[in-house]
Amino acid sequence: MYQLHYFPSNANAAPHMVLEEIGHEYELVLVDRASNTQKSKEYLEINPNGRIPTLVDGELVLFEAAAIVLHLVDRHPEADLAPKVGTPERARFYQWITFLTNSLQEELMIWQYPDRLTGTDAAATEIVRNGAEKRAGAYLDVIDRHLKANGPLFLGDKLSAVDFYLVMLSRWARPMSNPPRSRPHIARLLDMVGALPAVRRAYEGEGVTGEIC
Ligand SMILES: N[C@@H](CCC(=O)N[C@@H](CS)C(=O)NCC(=O)O)C(=O)O
Repeated sequence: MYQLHYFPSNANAAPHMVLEEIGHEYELVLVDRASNTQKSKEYLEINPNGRIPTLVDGELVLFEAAAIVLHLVDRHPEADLAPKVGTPERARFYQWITFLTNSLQEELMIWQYPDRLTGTDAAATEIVRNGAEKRAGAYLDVIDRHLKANGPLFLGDKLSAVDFYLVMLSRWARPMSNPPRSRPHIARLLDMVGALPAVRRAYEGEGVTGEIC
């Protein structure tokens, strides 16, 4: 049985949606950020970065949300959450999930926590926050243009794990002055994917209520 170490609506959300969609048995283990449990000696043993999530799959202990998603997708080909390995469609899938985790997710982290870079310098913090929001916005524009031309989902009509990943990031980005949902083609994807039972169950399982993204 899988074990997903989580905190509500953290980077575990996309792996959690994938687990729900797959339908395999799993256990949720709360990492209580309120008491900084992600930095505890025990947790650092399974995730040396002290970040959430971590997946335990038997002997395999895995960190990084995108890696967890890719691993789950590979372990459960029957769930059909990614195109066949070696195809151009699979390459596109890699492109988008890497773009989401490497570019958009990282920019959103800087936007949410600019002081991790700037310390107590309030003016610098503001500059970094605004810069990160602008860059994240430009990435969202790229996604919106892609969905307009090739949507409604990342891979056209075919649901894939990358759609779940955008739902997770879009939820985090809701407080942006120009949030993901303000772009029509992203909004359409969020409506479609946010309504899926697997997505609703994942957030409910984390105790997240109300509008998802
Ligand atoms: N790139 C990592 C980022 C994970 C991450 O930053 N998680 C946040 C929650 S969304 C976290 O654990 N923050 C706690 C901390 O930094 O102490 C991933 O995708 O798994």
